[in-house]
Amino acid sequence: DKMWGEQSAEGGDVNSRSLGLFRDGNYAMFIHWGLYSNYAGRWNDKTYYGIGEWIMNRNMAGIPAAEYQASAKSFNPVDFDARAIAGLAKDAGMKYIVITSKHHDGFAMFDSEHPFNIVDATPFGRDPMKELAEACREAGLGFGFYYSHNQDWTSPGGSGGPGKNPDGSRASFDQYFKEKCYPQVKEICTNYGPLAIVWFDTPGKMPKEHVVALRDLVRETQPGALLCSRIGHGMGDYVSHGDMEVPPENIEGLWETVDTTNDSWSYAWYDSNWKGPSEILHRLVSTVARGGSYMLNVGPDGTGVVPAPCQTFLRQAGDWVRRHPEVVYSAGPSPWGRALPWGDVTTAGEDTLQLVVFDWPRDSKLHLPGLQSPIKSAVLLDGEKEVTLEVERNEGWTTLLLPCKAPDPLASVIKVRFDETPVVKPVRGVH
Ligand code: H57
Repeated sequence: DKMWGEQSAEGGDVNSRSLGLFRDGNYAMFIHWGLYSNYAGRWNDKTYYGIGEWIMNRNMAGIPAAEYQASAKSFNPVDFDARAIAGLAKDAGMKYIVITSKHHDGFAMFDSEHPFNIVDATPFGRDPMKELAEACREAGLGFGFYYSHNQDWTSPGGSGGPGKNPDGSRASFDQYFKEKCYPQVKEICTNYGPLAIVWFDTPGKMPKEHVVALRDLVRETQPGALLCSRIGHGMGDYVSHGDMEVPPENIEGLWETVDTTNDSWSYAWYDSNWKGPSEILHRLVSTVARGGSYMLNVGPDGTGVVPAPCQTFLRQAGDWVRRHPEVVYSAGPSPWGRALPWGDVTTAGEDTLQLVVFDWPRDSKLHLPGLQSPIKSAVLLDGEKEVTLEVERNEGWTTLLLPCKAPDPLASVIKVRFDETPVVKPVRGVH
């Protein structure tokens, strides 16, 4: 294993606890929650389909900034329960939480000097980020913030913003950066205890000097925090790939995939396209098998509650992860470098492959194309029972003979052990 300083784009004083959380945890909760959650995809009796947190944007409802700002008066998420959300993340098998402290709409979900925030502009009057930071500490979860540094649609000068000050004068990005962005990042980095991750998004044309200033501010105030690459200009400690993209081939280095439990990041009333536990596990296992870390989003509604079906499916997936922790946590990537037709593979140590079978072969033959190394043992886990499988070998192919029915309706696990690190020569055109 490489040392942290070698893997990091920038090296520096990065806390090993956060690195371990990221590298070995492999599974996290992302939360999109803000004033837009109270709109739930609807404005003036009209539904806008798309990503809920973009409702204000001119490509969706096009809500005027002044009206959007005034609507904070009707945001009162009285059912928000930080411990319940931390408990859900624990039940789901997740290791840390990253939540939107401010999204592109410019509304701060934390207590801020800037008046457009949840404590000062709503009847709610509480700081839910304080409560969640505390609940995560209690639950032993890592905690981090998302902050939209470039786009700010309600601030003069922010990208996508009004572009004019209230007095009609032209507003510059520098002004937004100096008056709002930089001070707020300082607030989230100093008022909520140690952060595991600081997650910036959509850098766009951010001037480099501002990106450097933000990076330095985070390094100074949160030496233990990992910076996501979406800060821009090639900076950051790990790479965040495209939204909802599980890459098709293995990728080296430290990286994550961020994904949704339905279609929208933030709560939208119509969005019931939930991923079931099997799809959640498949995307989680495949991301880990590609060498990455999986951060899966939930969108609490305008009352502060995560929709019930989403909770149910996360917990069902979590029960599976608890039965097979080593398949996910600290697991290594698949020697095949890509998914196989029946599922995916992670490694435990040097000599064990963990086959995760999502699509049980109807002819009871599980093919391991291109596997060169002789198998010591292949064991199918069936609850408490371990079933040793017969192995067939013919030129370039290894085939495991399975019982006709999958023991686990979600995904069955087969542990394959070797005397040495198994070698796979991918068979072109077969998988
Ligand atoms: O926070 C989530 C995710 C993690 N990144 C953000 C998203 O809000 C940015 C997603 N950007 C996608 C995108 C590209 C073009 C516009 C949105 C509806 C109508 C117009 C827009 C959306 Fe499109």
